[in-house]
Amino acid sequence: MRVWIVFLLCLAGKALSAPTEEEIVVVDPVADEVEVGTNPVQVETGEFDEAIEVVEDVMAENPCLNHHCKKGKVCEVDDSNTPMCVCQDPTTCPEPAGEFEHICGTDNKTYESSCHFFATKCALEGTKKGHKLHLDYIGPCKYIAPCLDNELSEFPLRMRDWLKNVLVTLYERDEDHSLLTEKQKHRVKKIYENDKRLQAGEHSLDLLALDFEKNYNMYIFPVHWQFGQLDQHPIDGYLSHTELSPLRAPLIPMEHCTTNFFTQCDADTDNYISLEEWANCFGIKEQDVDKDLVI
Ligand SMILES: *[C@@H]1O[C@H](CO)[C@@H](O)[C@H](O)[C@H]1NC(C)=O
Ligand SMILES: [Ca+2]
Ligand SMILES: [Ca+2]
Repeated sequence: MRVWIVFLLCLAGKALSAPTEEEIVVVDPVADEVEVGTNPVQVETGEFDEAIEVVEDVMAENPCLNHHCKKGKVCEVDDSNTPMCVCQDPTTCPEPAGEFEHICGTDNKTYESSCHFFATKCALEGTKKGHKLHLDYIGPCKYIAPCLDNELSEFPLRMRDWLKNVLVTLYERDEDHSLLTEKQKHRVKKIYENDKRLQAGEHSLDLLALDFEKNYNMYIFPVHWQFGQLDQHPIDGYLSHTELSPLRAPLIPMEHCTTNFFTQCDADTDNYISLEEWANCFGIKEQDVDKDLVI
């Protein structure tokens, strides 16, 4: 199972600044998509030996136990005891623990939780409305100030610097080699050990721009790496709206140019961001775009 890394920026904190201890959350997306969870039978049975037998019994009886459904769907058995995924009734979703669980949809409607959102989206499956509905950002819908052109051009400067710092932080913390592969570590090591590296912290836009010019090579891998982290469902060299979501959703409430940035990133407006489009958005030159860096 591939480990997914989502950088949830501290909600109270500043977006796209140096990551600190609390801001990096490692999330397993598969667990997020399907409830593999604890078997309730095992939890309720006191005796361990007995539990194993009971689990087997129930598995034989309930074909849903090993049947995974995507977000917004739950498993039900039909008359012939065949498991199938059906849309979840939003009223069966757990009550959200607070406003922070709320979700703003691209319809600018607030949903109580992501469960409520995906259940609603499922019910609209096959309709134009359902096709267009995506999770926009985390938190209740709010007024988002329009992004001005000059602000839009600042966005990649900060984002690039942030990506580089995230990678360096992962490198520093990766004691048990679970966050980065050997190949990735090798590349980040070069950035980490470079004396010319701009240290994490608050930097003026002028300095960020200058650093990008002078230390351009240090930014090539971080931009590719983030693309690879997002291009997962499926791994095809294109980012769909859903694939971009883990990056966009926590960012939008704090960085009001996020949506504009990703919209203009899709230069050919096919609703997917290709590696070439992505690299171009971050100022990586065409000749430096390299599919092999993504893996
Ligand atoms: C979205 O909803 C929020 C809160 O209801 C509102 O303040 C905001 O203006 C809406 N945005 C748009 C683009 O309609
Ligand atoms: Ca993809
Ligand atoms: Ca495109």
